[in-house]
Amino acid sequence: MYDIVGDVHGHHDSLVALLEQWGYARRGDHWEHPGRTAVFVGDLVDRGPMIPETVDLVRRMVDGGAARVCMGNHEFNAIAWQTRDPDEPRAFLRPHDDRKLQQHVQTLRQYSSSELHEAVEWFRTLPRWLELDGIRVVHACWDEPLMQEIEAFKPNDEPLDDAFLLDATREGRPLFDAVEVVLKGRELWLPERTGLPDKDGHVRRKVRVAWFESPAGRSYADYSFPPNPSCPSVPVELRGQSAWEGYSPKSPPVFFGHYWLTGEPRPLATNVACLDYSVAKGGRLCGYRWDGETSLDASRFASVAATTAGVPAG
Ligand SMILES: [Mn+2]
Repeated sequence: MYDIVGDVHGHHDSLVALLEQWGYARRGDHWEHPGRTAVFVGDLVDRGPMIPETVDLVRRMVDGGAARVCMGNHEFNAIAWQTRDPDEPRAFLRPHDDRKLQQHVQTLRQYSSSELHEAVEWFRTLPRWLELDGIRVVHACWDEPLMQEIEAFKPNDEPLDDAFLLDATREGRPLFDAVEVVLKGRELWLPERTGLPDKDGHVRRKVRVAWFESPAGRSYADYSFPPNPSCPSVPVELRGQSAWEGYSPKSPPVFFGHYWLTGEPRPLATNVACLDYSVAKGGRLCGYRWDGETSLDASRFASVAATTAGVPAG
């Protein structure tokens, strides 16, 4: 059975505390549990104080058969940050501008360049999502048609190559939207002349939405996710995006991270759970202990406080 872990973002000591709470122990070179497998939703890197240690801990668990991990948008971004643009050899697939540097600065500070290169090679091998025995795990959004598009380009068990990365980082190319949605979640353009400040103080023109529910009949205020009452209370418009239905209540439970939730962890629907409770912003590292149930149970969430303050400006 599986213990699913939300976004760690370099909070190594909180991760150790969560694993200990669940009865994992360090044997030989890795943490493990005699009867269970840990599953990480991605976003191991950026923002927190012990990023290389976190990646090393998870990688050793994976190599030892004690854990599985899927790719977060921060791992994807780290790969693109390190990969040169074939059309413009002095540039990178993720532009090295100040705003993006701000997101990566802790990872860049904490790794030597050779260690980071080695970590990024491992990130390329991470599956983009996991379909396990009875559960599904993805960083931000489970969307089968888009996953099929991604798989058609590169099977999920093969490392990402430069051709994939080029298509996935260029707006307008076929893979761009699919990778955006699966790793960063669905977003909608706000109505004209509205913008919202995000957690880093940038004004955003798009808002993250509750993709696991149908957009039909919803307003920006009540369909935004996490719910943002500053959004306009007018009906959402898909503006050219093809419609989606939300996550079917008949599908296996799906676990994801990404959304910086706060408050008491709880399922979002019978078969939907987000495990990101903002450890990188003074919140909690959250997990869910799954024992085969198809109806998720609030009492099965586990969480530990951030054991170290978030590192500022990261
Ligand atoms: Mn994320």
